[in-house]
Amino acid sequence: MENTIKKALKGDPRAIARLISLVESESTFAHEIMKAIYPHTGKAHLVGVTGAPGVGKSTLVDKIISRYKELGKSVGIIAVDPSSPFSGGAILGDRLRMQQHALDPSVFIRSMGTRGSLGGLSRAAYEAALILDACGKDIVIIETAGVGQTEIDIVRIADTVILLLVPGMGDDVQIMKAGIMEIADIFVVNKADREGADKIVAEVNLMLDIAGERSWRPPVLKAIAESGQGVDDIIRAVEEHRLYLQKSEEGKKRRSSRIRHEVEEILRRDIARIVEKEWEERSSNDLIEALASRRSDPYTEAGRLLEDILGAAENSREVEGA
Ligand SMILES: Nc1nc2c(ncn2[C@@H]2O[C@H](COP(=O)(O)OP(=O)(O)OP(=O)(O)O)[C@@H](O)[C@H]2O)c(=O)[nH]1
Ligand SMILES: [Mg+2]
Repeated sequence: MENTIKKALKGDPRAIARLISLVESESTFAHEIMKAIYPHTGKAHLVGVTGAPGVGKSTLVDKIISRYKELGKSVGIIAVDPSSPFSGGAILGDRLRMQQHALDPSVFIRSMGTRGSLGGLSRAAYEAALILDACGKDIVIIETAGVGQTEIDIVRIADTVILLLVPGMGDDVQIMKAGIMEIADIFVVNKADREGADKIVAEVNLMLDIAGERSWRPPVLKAIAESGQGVDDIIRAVEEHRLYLQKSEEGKKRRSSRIRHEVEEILRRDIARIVEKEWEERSSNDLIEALASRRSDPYTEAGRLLEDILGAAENSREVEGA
Protein backbone atom coordinates (compact mmCIF):
# COMPACT_ATOMS: atom_id res chain seq x y z
CA MET A 1 0.00 0.00 0.00
CA GLU A 2 2.79 2.37 0.97
CA ASN A 3 4.31 1.85 -2.42
CA THR A 4 1.08 2.60 -4.26
CA ILE A 5 0.65 5.79 -2.26
CA LYS A 6 4.20 6.84 -3.03
CA LYS A 7 3.70 6.24 -6.73
CA ALA A 8 0.36 8.05 -6.74
CA LEU A 9 1.84 11.08 -5.02
CA LYS A 10 4.35 11.23 -7.86
CA GLY A 11 1.44 11.33 -10.29
CA ASP A 12 1.31 7.74 -11.55
CA PRO A 13 -2.22 7.46 -13.06
CA ARG A 14 -2.58 3.76 -12.33
CA ALA A 15 -1.66 4.18 -8.70
CA ILE A 16 -4.05 7.13 -8.43
CA ALA A 17 -6.87 5.05 -9.93
CA ARG A 18 -6.17 2.26 -7.49
CA LEU A 19 -6.27 4.56 -4.48
CA ILE A 20 -9.56 6.07 -5.61
CA SER A 21 -11.06 2.60 -6.10
CA LEU A 22 -9.98 1.49 -2.65
CA VAL A 23 -11.38 4.58 -1.01
CA GLU A 24 -14.59 4.48 -3.05
CA SER A 25 -15.24 0.84 -2.11
CA GLU A 26 -14.62 1.75 1.54
CA SER A 27 -11.83 -0.79 1.75
CA THR A 28 -10.09 -1.38 5.05
CA PHE A 29 -7.19 0.65 3.65
CA ALA A 30 -9.35 3.73 3.13
CA HIS A 31 -8.40 5.47 6.36
CA GLU A 32 -4.73 4.66 5.93
CA ILE A 33 -4.78 6.05 2.40
CA MET A 34 -6.58 9.24 3.34
CA LYS A 35 -4.29 9.85 6.30
CA ALA A 36 -1.24 9.55 4.07
CA ILE A 37 -2.84 11.70 1.38
CA TYR A 38 -4.23 14.50 3.49
CA PRO A 39 -1.01 16.39 4.32
CA HIS A 40 -0.40 16.78 0.58
CA THR A 41 -3.81 18.28 -0.16
CA GLY A 42 -4.96 21.87 -0.19
CA LYS A 43 -3.18 22.97 -3.33
CA ALA A 44 -5.63 22.16 -6.11
CA HIS A 45 -8.57 24.33 -7.03
CA LEU A 46 -11.79 22.31 -6.83
CA VAL A 47 -14.34 23.32 -9.44
CA GLY A 48 -17.89 21.95 -9.37
CA VAL A 49 -19.83 21.94 -12.63
CA THR A 50 -23.53 21.30 -12.28
CA GLY A 51 -26.85 21.86 -14.02
CA ALA A 52 -29.84 19.92 -15.28
CA PRO A 53 -29.25 16.80 -17.41
CA GLY A 54 -28.25 17.60 -20.97
CA VAL A 55 -27.34 21.26 -20.53
CA GLY A 56 -23.86 20.55 -21.90
CA LYS A 57 -21.72 20.04 -18.81
CA SER A 58 -19.54 17.31 -20.27
CA THR A 59 -19.12 19.16 -23.54
CA LEU A 60 -18.04 22.25 -21.64
CA VAL A 61 -15.75 20.36 -19.27
CA ASP A 62 -14.11 18.77 -22.27
CA LYS A 63 -13.34 22.21 -23.70
CA ILE A 64 -12.17 23.49 -20.33
CA ILE A 65 -9.74 20.58 -20.07
CA SER A 66 -8.27 21.44 -23.47
CA ARG A 67 -7.79 25.04 -22.49
CA TYR A 68 -6.17 24.21 -19.17
CA LYS A 69 -3.83 21.84 -20.95
CA GLU A 70 -2.77 24.63 -23.26
CA LEU A 71 -2.09 26.70 -20.19
CA GLY A 72 0.14 23.94 -18.87
CA LYS A 73 -2.13 22.93 -15.99
CA SER A 74 -2.79 19.35 -15.00
CA VAL A 75 -6.45 18.47 -14.55
CA GLY A 76 -8.43 15.78 -12.76
CA ILE A 77 -12.08 15.15 -13.56
CA ILE A 78 -14.66 13.33 -11.49
CA ALA A 79 -17.96 12.74 -13.25
CA VAL A 80 -20.70 11.87 -10.80
CA ASP A 81 -24.01 10.50 -11.94
CA PRO A 82 -26.28 10.18 -8.95
CA SER A 83 -29.52 10.09 -10.91
CA SER A 84 -28.78 7.08 -13.03
CA PRO A 85 -29.32 3.66 -11.43
CA PHE A 86 -26.69 2.27 -13.77
CA SER A 87 -23.36 3.87 -14.31
CA GLY A 88 -24.35 3.57 -17.94
CA GLY A 89 -25.27 5.76 -20.88
CA ALA A 90 -24.35 9.28 -20.07
CA ILE A 91 -21.12 8.40 -18.37
CA LEU A 92 -20.04 6.12 -21.17
CA GLY A 93 -20.77 9.00 -23.53
CA ASP A 94 -18.70 11.31 -21.38
CA ARG A 95 -15.88 8.84 -21.47
CA LEU A 96 -15.96 8.71 -25.23
CA ARG A 97 -16.21 12.44 -25.55
CA MET A 98 -13.30 13.01 -23.25
CA GLN A 99 -11.29 10.17 -24.67
CA GLN A 100 -9.11 12.52 -26.63
CA HIS A 101 -7.66 13.42 -23.24
CA ALA A 102 -7.49 9.87 -21.94
CA LEU A 103 -3.98 9.15 -23.13
CA ASP A 104 -2.64 12.35 -21.72
CA PRO A 105 -0.94 11.75 -18.36
CA SER A 106 -1.71 15.28 -17.22
CA VAL A 107 -5.44 14.56 -17.39
CA PHE A 108 -7.15 12.07 -15.13
CA ILE A 109 -10.81 11.18 -15.72
CA ARG A 110 -12.89 9.17 -13.34
CA SER A 111 -16.60 8.31 -13.38
CA MET A 112 -18.63 7.42 -10.34
CA GLY A 113 -22.04 5.78 -10.52
CA THR A 114 -24.50 5.22 -7.75
CA ARG A 115 -23.05 3.00 -5.13
CA GLY A 116 -23.97 3.10 -1.50
CA SER A 117 -25.94 5.96 -0.07
CA LEU A 118 -26.25 9.37 -1.65
CA GLY A 119 -24.30 10.93 1.19
CA GLY A 120 -21.68 8.28 0.58
CA LEU A 121 -21.48 9.32 -3.02
CA SER A 122 -20.59 12.92 -2.29
CA ARG A 123 -18.14 11.67 0.30
CA ALA A 124 -16.51 9.37 -2.25
CA ALA A 125 -16.34 12.17 -4.80
CA TYR A 126 -14.72 14.45 -2.27
CA GLU A 127 -12.17 11.86 -1.24
CA ALA A 128 -11.36 11.21 -4.89
CA ALA A 129 -10.90 14.96 -5.31
CA LEU A 130 -8.53 15.04 -2.34
CA ILE A 131 -6.52 12.19 -3.83
CA LEU A 132 -6.23 14.01 -7.16
CA ASP A 133 -5.24 17.16 -5.31
CA ALA A 134 -2.50 15.36 -3.37
CA CYS A 135 -1.27 13.67 -6.52
CA GLY A 136 -0.44 16.96 -8.15
CA LYS A 137 -3.49 18.04 -10.14
CA ASP A 138 -3.74 21.81 -10.34
CA ILE A 139 -7.46 21.76 -11.08
CA VAL A 140 -10.01 19.16 -10.06
CA ILE A 141 -13.38 19.35 -11.80
CA ILE A 142 -16.39 17.59 -10.35
CA GLU A 143 -19.24 17.23 -12.83
CA THR A 144 -22.64 16.30 -11.50
CA ALA A 145 -26.08 16.28 -13.13
CA GLY A 146 -29.34 17.40 -11.67
CA VAL A 147 -30.49 19.95 -9.17
CA GLY A 148 -31.31 17.86 -6.12
CA GLN A 149 -29.80 17.66 -2.66
CA THR A 150 -27.00 15.32 -3.71
CA GLU A 151 -25.77 17.79 -6.25
CA ILE A 152 -25.89 20.54 -3.68
CA ASP A 153 -23.87 18.36 -1.31
CA ILE A 154 -21.37 17.59 -4.01
CA VAL A 155 -20.92 21.15 -5.10
CA ARG A 156 -20.54 22.27 -1.50
CA ILE A 157 -17.18 20.53 -1.48
CA ALA A 158 -16.02 22.63 -4.43
CA ASP A 159 -14.19 25.95 -4.14
CA THR A 160 -15.89 27.36 -7.19
CA VAL A 161 -19.31 26.25 -8.39
CA ILE A 162 -20.32 26.72 -12.02
CA LEU A 163 -24.03 26.38 -12.73
CA LEU A 164 -25.08 25.78 -16.31
CA LEU A 165 -28.42 26.93 -17.63
CA VAL A 166 -29.78 26.75 -21.16
CA PRO A 167 -32.36 28.77 -23.08
CA GLY A 168 -35.86 27.41 -23.29
CA MET A 169 -35.64 25.24 -20.25
CA GLY A 170 -38.76 26.81 -18.85
CA ASP A 171 -38.10 25.64 -15.33
CA ASP A 172 -35.86 28.42 -14.14
CA VAL A 173 -38.06 28.94 -11.14
CA GLN A 174 -37.68 25.29 -10.23
CA ILE A 175 -33.95 25.63 -10.09
CA MET A 176 -34.22 28.66 -7.87
CA LYS A 177 -36.44 26.69 -5.55
CA ALA A 178 -33.99 23.85 -5.33
CA GLY A 179 -31.60 26.23 -3.65
CA ILE A 180 -28.81 25.70 -6.10
CA MET A 181 -28.90 29.27 -7.34
CA GLU A 182 -27.55 30.42 -4.00
CA ILE A 183 -24.47 28.29 -4.19
CA ALA A 184 -23.48 29.16 -7.76
CA ASP A 185 -20.34 31.28 -8.01
CA ILE A 186 -20.45 31.52 -11.78
CA PHE A 187 -23.50 31.24 -14.02
CA VAL A 188 -23.06 29.99 -17.54
CA VAL A 189 -25.88 30.20 -20.04
CA ASN A 190 -24.84 27.48 -22.45
CA LYS A 191 -26.21 26.74 -25.93
CA ALA A 192 -26.15 30.46 -26.58
CA ASP A 193 -26.47 29.56 -30.26
CA ARG A 194 -30.12 29.01 -29.44
CA GLU A 195 -32.75 31.65 -29.10
CA GLY A 196 -33.42 33.10 -25.67
CA ALA A 197 -29.95 33.12 -24.16
CA ASP A 198 -30.00 36.86 -23.50
CA LYS A 199 -33.35 36.56 -21.80
CA ILE A 200 -31.97 34.05 -19.30
CA VAL A 201 -28.89 36.17 -18.70
CA ALA A 202 -31.18 39.08 -17.89
CA GLU A 203 -33.36 36.95 -15.62
CA VAL A 204 -30.44 35.65 -13.62
CA ASN A 205 -28.98 39.14 -13.32
CA LEU A 206 -32.31 40.41 -12.09
CA MET A 207 -32.44 37.64 -9.53
CA LEU A 208 -28.94 38.58 -8.36
CA ASP A 209 -29.99 42.21 -8.08
CA ILE A 210 -32.90 41.21 -5.89
CA ALA A 211 -30.68 39.00 -3.76
CA GLY A 212 -28.81 42.18 -2.87
CA GLU A 213 -25.24 43.18 -2.29
CA ARG A 214 -22.73 40.38 -1.83
CA SER A 215 -18.97 40.55 -1.69
CA TRP A 216 -18.83 38.26 -4.74
CA ARG A 217 -21.28 39.01 -7.46
CA PRO A 218 -21.51 35.86 -9.60
CA PRO A 219 -20.84 36.70 -13.23
CA VAL A 220 -23.42 35.52 -15.75
CA LEU A 221 -21.60 34.33 -18.87
CA LYS A 222 -22.74 33.02 -22.20
CA ALA A 223 -21.18 30.01 -23.87
CA ILE A 224 -21.46 27.65 -26.80
CA ALA A 225 -19.76 24.61 -25.37
CA GLU A 226 -19.91 22.76 -28.64
CA SER A 227 -17.69 25.26 -30.40
CA GLY A 228 -15.72 26.30 -27.34
CA GLN A 229 -17.00 29.83 -27.48
CA GLY A 230 -16.94 31.50 -24.07
CA VAL A 231 -14.55 29.01 -22.50
CA ASP A 232 -11.82 31.59 -22.03
CA ASP A 233 -14.20 33.86 -20.15
CA ILE A 234 -15.22 30.99 -17.91
CA ILE A 235 -11.63 30.11 -17.11
CA ARG A 236 -10.90 33.74 -16.36
CA ALA A 237 -13.90 33.92 -14.03
CA VAL A 238 -12.75 30.76 -12.22
CA GLU A 239 -9.34 32.31 -11.69
CA GLU A 240 -10.88 35.55 -10.42
CA HIS A 241 -13.02 33.62 -7.99
CA ARG A 242 -10.00 31.65 -6.82
CA LEU A 243 -8.14 34.87 -6.07
CA TYR A 244 -11.21 36.30 -4.38
CA LEU A 245 -11.42 33.27 -2.08
CA GLN A 246 -7.74 33.60 -1.23
CA LYS A 247 -8.10 37.16 -0.08
CA SER A 248 -11.59 37.47 1.28
CA GLU A 249 -13.27 36.78 4.56
CA GLU A 250 -15.73 34.61 2.65
CA GLY A 251 -12.89 32.36 1.48
CA LYS A 252 -11.70 31.90 5.02
CA LYS A 253 -15.23 31.11 6.15
CA ARG A 254 -15.68 28.52 3.42
CA ARG A 255 -12.43 26.79 4.25
CA SER A 256 -13.15 26.53 7.93
CA SER A 257 -16.72 25.38 7.41
CA ARG A 258 -15.49 22.70 5.05
CA ILE A 259 -12.93 21.45 7.54
CA ARG A 260 -15.56 21.39 10.27
CA HIS A 261 -17.83 19.49 7.93
CA GLU A 262 -15.09 17.01 7.07
CA VAL A 263 -14.54 15.82 10.61
CA GLU A 264 -18.26 15.67 11.21
CA GLU A 265 -18.81 13.59 8.09
CA ILE A 266 -16.10 11.11 9.00
CA LEU A 267 -17.49 10.81 12.51
CA ARG A 268 -20.99 10.27 11.19
CA ARG A 269 -19.83 7.55 8.86
CA ASP A 270 -17.74 5.77 11.48
CA ILE A 271 -20.48 5.93 14.07
CA ALA A 272 -23.02 4.67 11.54
CA ARG A 273 -20.78 1.68 10.91
CA ILE A 274 -20.54 0.84 14.61
CA VAL A 275 -24.29 1.16 14.99
CA GLU A 276 -24.97 -1.05 11.98
CA LYS A 277 -22.59 -3.72 13.23
CA GLU A 278 -23.98 -3.71 16.76
CA TRP A 279 -27.56 -3.79 15.56
CA GLU A 280 -26.79 -6.60 13.16
CA GLU A 281 -25.43 -8.68 16.02
CA ARG A 282 -28.23 -7.86 18.37
CA SER A 283 -31.32 -7.94 16.20
CA SER A 284 -32.24 -11.56 16.82
CA ASN A 285 -35.56 -13.02 15.79
CA ASP A 286 -36.56 -13.05 19.45
CA LEU A 287 -35.94 -9.37 19.82
CA ILE A 288 -37.82 -8.52 16.65
CA GLU A 289 -40.65 -10.72 17.87
CA ALA A 290 -40.67 -8.90 21.21
CA LEU A 291 -40.95 -5.60 19.38
CA ALA A 292 -43.65 -6.87 17.03
CA SER A 293 -45.76 -8.13 19.94
CA ARG A 294 -45.13 -4.83 21.78
CA ARG A 295 -43.38 -6.52 24.70
CA SER A 296 -40.60 -4.01 24.09
CA ASP A 297 -40.37 -0.82 22.08
CA PRO A 298 -37.81 0.53 19.62
CA TYR A 299 -36.92 3.46 21.87
CA THR A 300 -35.95 1.21 24.76
CA GLU A 301 -33.95 -1.06 22.50
CA ALA A 302 -32.17 1.83 20.80
CA GLY A 303 -31.41 3.32 24.21
CA ARG A 304 -29.92 0.02 25.41
CA LEU A 305 -27.85 -0.30 22.29
CA LEU A 306 -26.48 3.19 22.68
CA GLU A 307 -25.68 2.63 26.34
CA ASP A 308 -23.82 -0.56 25.50
CA ILE A 309 -21.83 1.11 22.75
CA LEU A 310 -20.91 4.03 24.99
CA GLY A 311 -20.15 1.63 27.86
CA ALA A 312 -17.83 -0.38 25.65
CA ALA A 313 -16.06 2.80 24.57
CA GLU A 314 -15.69 3.86 28.20
CA ASN A 315 -14.22 0.49 29.15
CA SER A 316 -11.70 0.48 26.35
CA ARG A 317 -10.59 3.96 27.36
CA GLU A 318 -10.05 2.80 30.94
CA VAL A 319 -8.02 -0.17 29.73
CA GLU A 320 -5.92 2.12 27.59
CA GLY A 321 -5.41 4.54 30.48
CA ALA A 322 -4.44 1.82 32.97
N1 LIG B 1 -26.75 23.64 -29.66
C1 LIG B 1 -25.87 23.35 -28.73
N2 LIG B 1 -25.81 22.09 -28.27
C2 LIG B 1 -24.90 21.81 -27.30
C3 LIG B 1 -24.04 22.78 -26.78
N3 LIG B 1 -23.27 22.22 -25.84
C4 LIG B 1 -23.64 20.92 -25.76
N4 LIG B 1 -24.63 20.66 -26.67
C5 LIG B 1 -25.28 19.37 -26.90
O1 LIG B 1 -26.12 19.04 -25.82
C6 LIG B 1 -26.17 17.64 -25.62
C7 LIG B 1 -25.86 17.30 -24.17
O2 LIG B 1 -24.51 17.62 -23.90
P1 LIG B 1 -23.70 16.99 -22.69
O3 LIG B 1 -22.39 17.68 -22.66
O4 LIG B 1 -23.71 15.52 -22.76
O5 LIG B 1 -24.61 17.46 -21.50
P2 LIG B 1 -24.45 17.07 -19.94
O6 LIG B 1 -24.96 18.24 -19.20
O7 LIG B 1 -23.09 16.60 -19.65
O8 LIG B 1 -25.49 15.89 -19.84
P3 LIG B 1 -25.63 14.82 -18.64
O9 LIG B 1 -24.24 14.42 -18.22
O10 LIG B 1 -26.40 13.71 -19.25
O11 LIG B 1 -26.39 15.52 -17.58
C8 LIG B 1 -25.18 17.04 -26.60
O12 LIG B 1 -25.88 16.57 -27.71
C9 LIG B 1 -24.31 18.22 -26.98
O13 LIG B 1 -23.74 18.07 -28.24
C10 LIG B 1 -24.12 24.12 -27.29
O14 LIG B 1 -23.42 25.03 -26.89
N5 LIG B 1 -25.06 24.33 -28.26
MG1 LIG C 1 -22.38 14.80 -18.69
